[in-house]
Amino acid sequence: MQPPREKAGDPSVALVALTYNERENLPEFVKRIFVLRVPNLTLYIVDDNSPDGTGHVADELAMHFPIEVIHRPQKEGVGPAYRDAFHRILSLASPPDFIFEIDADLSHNPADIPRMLETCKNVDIVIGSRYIPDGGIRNWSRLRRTISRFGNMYAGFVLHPVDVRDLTSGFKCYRKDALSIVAKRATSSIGYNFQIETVYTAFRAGLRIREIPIIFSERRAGVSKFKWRIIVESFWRVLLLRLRG
Ligand SMILES: Nc1nc2c(ncn2[C@@H]2O[C@H](COP(=O)(O)OP(=O)(O)OP(=O)(O)O)[C@@H](O)[C@H]2O)c(=O)[nH]1
Ligand SMILES: [Mg+2]
Repeated sequence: MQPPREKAGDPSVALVALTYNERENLPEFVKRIFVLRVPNLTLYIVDDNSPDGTGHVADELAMHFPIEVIHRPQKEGVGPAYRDAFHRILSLASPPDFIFEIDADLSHNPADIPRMLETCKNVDIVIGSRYIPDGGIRNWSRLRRTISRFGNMYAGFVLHPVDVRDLTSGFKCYRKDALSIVAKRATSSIGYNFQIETVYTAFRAGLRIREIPIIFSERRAGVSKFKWRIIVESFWRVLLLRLRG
């Protein structure tokens, strides 16, 4: 695996995007990232052997753009895939200065990356937030909105005094040292709960967290991996997080 490109003066940036059956979204996603011309940026695509061949699409794109593809043998959920990628990236001889989490289904707008990066130069973690003024959600069903809202309120209540409105956001930027702390301690979650666990871990470690508004849009292509089972898992895992302190 290659380290991020380096050009004197600019920080190095890694974007980590997990993929599972995203072949329809990936080319557009990649195009919208590299059109931004963020200096020293490498995209790490983490594919869990998608049956639709997303891994091959990623390999082809990697011939034309600064992309590293991490092929994993099987689908294990968001938590294990991110932990694996973070471990590999932080083990590089020269790890990137800033590391992003971003969904590859175009729900997160790559155009928000420069703003998040600038903000992260003054804090440890930036969260792209749907639930602060100017943030929002486009085209989600009322049911999905309600689940997300309720999940955030529940987690915020259980994990008080964590003062973050969007605890389940998967669009984040970490300073390298902050990710190193979070990656060592946030080790238990599989699904959506991974996002809550990382924020809570950062808060407990005293890291500086800032939310900035983003607009989240429902995917237009591909199939959602949303499962009720993951919601149920989140319920008790949030309680466990609190009890473990
Ligand atoms: N490598 C890997 N990627 C995954 C896995 N589960 C989801 N993803 C990817 O992670 C990103 C975020 O996934 P989610 O938003 O949780 O799932 P989703 O299918 O988009 O479902 P929604 O909640 O409806 O947005 C997407 O790019 C998915 O393709 C997994 O087990 N392994
Ligand atoms: Mg999604």
